[in-house]
Amino acid sequence: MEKNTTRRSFLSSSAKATLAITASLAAGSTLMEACGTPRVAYGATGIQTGFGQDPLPYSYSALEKAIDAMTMEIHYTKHAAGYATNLADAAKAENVDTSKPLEDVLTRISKYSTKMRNNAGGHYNHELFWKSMSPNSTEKPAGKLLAAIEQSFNSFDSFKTQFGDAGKNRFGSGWAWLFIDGDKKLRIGSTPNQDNPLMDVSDIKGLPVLGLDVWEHAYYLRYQNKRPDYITNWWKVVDWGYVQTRFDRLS
Ligand code: MN3
Repeated sequence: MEKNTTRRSFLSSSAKATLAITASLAAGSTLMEACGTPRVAYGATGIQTGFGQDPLPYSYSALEKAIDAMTMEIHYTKHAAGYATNLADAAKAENVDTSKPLEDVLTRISKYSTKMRNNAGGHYNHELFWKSMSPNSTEKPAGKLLAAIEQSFNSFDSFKTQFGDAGKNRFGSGWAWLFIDGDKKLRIGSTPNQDNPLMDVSDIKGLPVLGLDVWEHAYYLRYQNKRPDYITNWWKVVDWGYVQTRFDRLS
């Protein structure tokens, strides 16, 4: 009798959990379990990405110590805006519900067109990039994130070297990433074009914490062919407060 009661209450709580997950997915969350990506209900993190461009959180000239105003303006109003427009076209053509987080599409990007892959990635990556920079950078993380970086990469300086190398060594256009892998460890990697670690087609898989755009359009006006100089200066404008928020909510 007692056993039956226990079993009934187990079934009952199991059914409740299933309902909670279903409700959570219906509300626009994503449970990522494929391909070693950690499980994250994006809807609950408060950092999911929408399909439209958010306003730039500072002026075009605010990041001058690393990136000139004209580059910022062209990058935001032409390149990034173009990805958002083309993403909207692709979403319409492929019947994507744009009220749900973009992460839902990225984790299943192999099911969609090349146009969707390029523009969903392009839009997501740039939205993350703008928010990861600030004119008031502390130039160094703190707390749990700093501890995790030191544990994974020996020191903050060593992390910067390895991350910078990922950007410098990416042949052609792409991104350097700090991301959380399926074992909840911090990793550094890079992706070509507008791919990112959320994509099921990516060689590196996980949850992006910080991304650096190393396409020439991100730096050419001031730095021309000198991508390493752009990367060295970029550290002066990283918003570690935002990066820490992402790490806290995703890890
Ligand atoms: Mn770009």
